[in-house]
Amino acid sequence: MFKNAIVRKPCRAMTHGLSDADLGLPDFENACAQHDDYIEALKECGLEVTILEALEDYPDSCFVEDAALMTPQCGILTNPGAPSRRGEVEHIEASVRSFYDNVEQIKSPGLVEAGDIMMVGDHYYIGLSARTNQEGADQLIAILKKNGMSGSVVTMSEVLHLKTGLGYLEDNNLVACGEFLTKPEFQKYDIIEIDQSESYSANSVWINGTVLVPKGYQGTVDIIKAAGYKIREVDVSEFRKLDGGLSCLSLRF
Ligand code: CIR
Repeated sequence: MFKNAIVRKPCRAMTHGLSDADLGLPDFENACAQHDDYIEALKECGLEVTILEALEDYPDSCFVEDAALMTPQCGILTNPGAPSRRGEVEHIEASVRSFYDNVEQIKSPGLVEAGDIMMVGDHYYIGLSARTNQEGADQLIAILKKNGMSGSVVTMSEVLHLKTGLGYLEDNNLVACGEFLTKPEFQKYDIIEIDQSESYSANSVWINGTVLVPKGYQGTVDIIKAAGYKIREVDVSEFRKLDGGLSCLSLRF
């Protein structure tokens, strides 16, 4: 069960955020309204939400998931592969430290964005993406081992982050799409296949028994509901324009 979440309000500069989505620029006011509802959804799942102020110098800073990994044993500050995002880490550090005595850090030339990390119990799958490199994964695995956990790398080539196409819903259930459907390391899980036409919703998030699903993906709602979960839809269409999904908008721990 998760108790806490950290989010950061979107900034006006979000229109300059990194994106390959080709969906147009996000509307700031609508993004703020969607972000408010996202916070509401986290609270409905029983989380205590820490809300950090917007950072205008970092257009992508509302995607807090990438700057830190909050494990049950320690906090880990990452080192984002996107140069424009690297400075976000120092701005989240105080908040991470407020929850842990033990805070570790990924250092250059190691690069990690935590959107590439999927937790399954005390094991962490680490996607080798354009943002997370082998050196970063090696450092992370060493930190995890030192703290009684484990990690392994996953090769990938189709999407931005590991969790763009994959999500663990607990109870051995995995939502997956595209290249992740056939990876040998995931065959031991019960895979809930997300149709390619709804691939954005593979980034659905389990929180304390409820699954947050992005609004507008009825096929995904139906299939996750059929697996026995309660669903809370959240409209994050403005964040999708920046390649961001539901998981990216919070740290949950
Ligand atoms: C970026 O490209 O870094 C942002 N525009 C989106 C980050 C999404 N984060 C995530 O998938 N964990």
